[in-house]
Amino acid sequence: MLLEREKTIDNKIIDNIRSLSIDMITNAKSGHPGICLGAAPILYALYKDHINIDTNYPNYFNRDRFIMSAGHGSALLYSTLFFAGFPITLDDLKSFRQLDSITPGHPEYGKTPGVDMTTGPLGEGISTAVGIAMAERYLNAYFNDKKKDLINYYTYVLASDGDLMEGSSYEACTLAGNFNLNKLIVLYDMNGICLDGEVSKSTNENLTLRFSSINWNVITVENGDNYEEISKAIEEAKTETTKPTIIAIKTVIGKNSNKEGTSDVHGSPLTEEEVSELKEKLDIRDVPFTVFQNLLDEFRNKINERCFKLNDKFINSIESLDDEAREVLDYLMNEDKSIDLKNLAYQLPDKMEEKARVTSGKVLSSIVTKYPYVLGGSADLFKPTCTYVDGVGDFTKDNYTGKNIFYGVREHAMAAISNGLALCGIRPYAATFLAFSNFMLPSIRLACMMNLPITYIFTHDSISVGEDGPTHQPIEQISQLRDIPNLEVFRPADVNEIIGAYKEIYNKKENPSAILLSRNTLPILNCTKTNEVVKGGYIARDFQTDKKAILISSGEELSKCIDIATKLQSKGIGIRVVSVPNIDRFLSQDKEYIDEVLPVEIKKIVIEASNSKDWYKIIYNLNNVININDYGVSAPKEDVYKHFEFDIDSLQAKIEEIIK
Ligand SMILES: Cc1ncc(C[n+]2csc(CCOP(=O)(O)OP(=O)(O)O)c2C)c(N)n1
Ligand SMILES: [Mg+2]
Repeated sequence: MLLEREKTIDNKIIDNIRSLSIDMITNAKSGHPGICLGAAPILYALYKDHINIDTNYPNYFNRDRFIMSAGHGSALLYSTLFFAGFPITLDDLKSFRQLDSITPGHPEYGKTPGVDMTTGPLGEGISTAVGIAMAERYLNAYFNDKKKDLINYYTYVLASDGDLMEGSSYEACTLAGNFNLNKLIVLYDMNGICLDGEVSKSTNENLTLRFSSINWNVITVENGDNYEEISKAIEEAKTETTKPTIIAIKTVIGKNSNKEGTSDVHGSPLTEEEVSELKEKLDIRDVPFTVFQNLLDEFRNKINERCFKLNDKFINSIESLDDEAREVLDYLMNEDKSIDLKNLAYQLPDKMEEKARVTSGKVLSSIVTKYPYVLGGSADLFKPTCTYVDGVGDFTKDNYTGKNIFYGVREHAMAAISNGLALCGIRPYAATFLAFSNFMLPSIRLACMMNLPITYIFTHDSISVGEDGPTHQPIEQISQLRDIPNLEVFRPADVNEIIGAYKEIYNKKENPSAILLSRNTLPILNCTKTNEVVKGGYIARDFQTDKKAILISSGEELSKCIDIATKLQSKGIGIRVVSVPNIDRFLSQDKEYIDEVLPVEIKKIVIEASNSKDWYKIIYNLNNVININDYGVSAPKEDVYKHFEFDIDSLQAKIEEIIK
């Protein structure tokens, strides 16, 4: 087909990226052509004119971040990154969505050079990007008196209709507006179509009003096929000094294909004929994976002009840092995120008891006060979770060095933002009640996939919450968290184990952990051991001769087991008590150790105020697990315990019955 006028070189590159994306999808027989055809000019404008990267050093620390929040546009992302000169080959593009390729179905962090985050679940990318932009502000402020603007990257996001429909994006964007994150720029692929058809079937909001009301700068691009208009809008966004910017770019899904403008082109490959037609329209040879060298050179040269040796320049610039700043930067840039807490400052209480959450708060404070790269916050539960840290300031638009992050009642955004902070080298923590951990699960799942070293602090961890009732009494949450691969769950029993759990958590080089804590005052036991937490489980109290049973427990229930064992001993019944603050750790010990702690021949009984099924990995008799399989009840804690027969007398009676 003859074109009416000669295409610009920019449009030629954009069309080559389009055809490459389509070839990947056709070759894989799966993928999402719609966004690739519609949003190609957006990615091109960003990479050609704006984003600061070093394709030789994809992890260059001060790089501008790009989050493909609409992860289903992975083919577009990979073909753009290939075109931009990242170490991705044409063969890599040919193995799109195949086993062991570096071009998986949706972008995966750590697999593809230039991919800054795992995306796919809509809403996660844009929410996490808020955390990445917060990390920039924090690190910029932290290093500013040592070296001005050492860290000063922009965070760019490509978000689709679905991203903005997800509630978490609203939570996170509100925080971005509140924190004046002006270096966060969202490129909104506003095609008005989602998987099931027109967006208007489910949405009639006024985007400008919505984002203006949360302190965002809103720019509209009328013709999303016009690269120059998009590039100008990004330029304008970069001049904004306080507000984050969303650029609403009116695009056409599946642009240039015979299905353009319809949801049919969202997620199924084009047919062979449709591909041929498209390529004719784009004036590209109908040979799969055609790449024009002159276009490749043109694009790469443009990027090189702007980004020449950015990593080298950055490395040179950090030579002048003093030792302290250098140490912090090294930590941020290092993959090993372990922190040795051996000199932990912890003041024992006067009495031999303490609220578990108070112990946790003391330990956390000592860590946060000491290490600049540990910060975090709570979803409006600083006080009851004891996670507010005195003396380190609050993270606000006027104080980016502050370390207490006020997330408001936004658990999902808190978890996504924690991912963003961690992606920038920080070791964040996030706190709420255990019952509300559900609100965070989508982001926790991604943290686990990305091996991010986040600490989730979940207090009020059982029916012993009492009066607040079933909505606030976690039952299944312990199980849910233990079920998540790559998440370590600690449920310590007292001061000794809480300190041990924190030591283990911070000793980890990567991967998230959750620490579950009672809201209540717990006795400091003389039989629990800080140094045994490393094994996940150990003999807390033993009885040498003629053991009748072993009680296995965790958290708040452990001290009940100790009491019961003492009572039974006075009746001549010998009982061993095993504390298991971390089931998976315990199960990963060698068989000899496990058999020594839990000899096969002795009856074992588990006591835990949850419905966790994980205990069946340790004992095989369903009748010997004393747990709770119903939601809680509202009453004073002692009455709740009695209701569920979890008070000491009832538990003792049940145990004696099992032993009999
Ligand atoms: C949390 C979540 N829910 C559902 C999906 C499945 N999904 C993938 S894309 C999509 C809709 C896409 O609409 P839009 O975001 O506008 O993308 P477009 O069709 O314009 O490319 C859906 C529902 C998903 N990826 N994530
Ligand atoms: Mg859409």
